[in-house]
Amino acid sequence: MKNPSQPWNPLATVGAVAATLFAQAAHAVNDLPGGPANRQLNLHTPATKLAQEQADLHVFMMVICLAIFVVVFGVMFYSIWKHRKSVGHQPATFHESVKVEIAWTVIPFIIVIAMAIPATRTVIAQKDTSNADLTIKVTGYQWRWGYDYLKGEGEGISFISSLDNEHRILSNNGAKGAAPDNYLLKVDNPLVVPVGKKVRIITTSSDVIHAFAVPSFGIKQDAIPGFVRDTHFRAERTGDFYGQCQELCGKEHAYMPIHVKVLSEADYAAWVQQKKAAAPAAEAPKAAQAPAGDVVAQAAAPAK
Ligand SMILES: [Cu+2]
Repeated sequence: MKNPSQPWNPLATVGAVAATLFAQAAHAVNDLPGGPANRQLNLHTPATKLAQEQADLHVFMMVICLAIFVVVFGVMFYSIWKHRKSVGHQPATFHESVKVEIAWTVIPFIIVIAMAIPATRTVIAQKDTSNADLTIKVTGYQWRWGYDYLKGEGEGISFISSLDNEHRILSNNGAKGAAPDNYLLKVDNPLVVPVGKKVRIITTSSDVIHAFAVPSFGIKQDAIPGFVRDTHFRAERTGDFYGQCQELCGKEHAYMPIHVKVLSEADYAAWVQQKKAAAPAAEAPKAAQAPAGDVVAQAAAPAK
């Protein structure tokens, strides 16, 4: 027990802090490829050309901002220092300078145009959802995602994607112990798409406003009840990519992750075949009013 009359012991405090840090390090999660990374400061690693363009624009704008910052503050501090009163400088008495006023109007104008041209090009490209190879409707529900393949290879496939229940339970318990790398990003049925194909995502919602976002693809689109919005992506590599609902949609907002699985064309075709083969079997008991025994047999059959 700590004795309040004892003087503060800095060593003990350092020891306690180190022990806490060590305990956290022992539970540390690793970077999740296609998802968040530890101590991530920058944007996600781009997996589409548009996400790459957004990242480049981000760097471009930041460099311009930094250059303006250095030049403006450099001139300001130099002037204050160089013309200080203690070395005998007298204040200038001129008023209005046409040259200066033209310069500080024209230079910012040129900078804004130089930033607007590439930015506009990317924004327009983000909105161009024409000529898609695959169209998928994404419906936001409190609190899961519904995916309906409307057009292209896999047309007719439709399923719901929810957070893995074990992760939800782990969260309820304060995520104590070793949290998996994909903590709160694991779903039962990920959205599966082929690599290198233009995928048009149509968003809508059945209750409140949600937002479908996958940072590695550079997409974020609100899903609004009663409205249809769209976005698109063309994944350049296979792998798993993660996102989350990005519009506050109620108490389980943090628990409706997005997992996109990008497969090679052959793997995608195989997935479509397997989904199509499984779909009639799952719907048969309802449609054909199969006797209870058949339903049990089908339920017991291993899901492929
Ligand atoms: Cu939501």
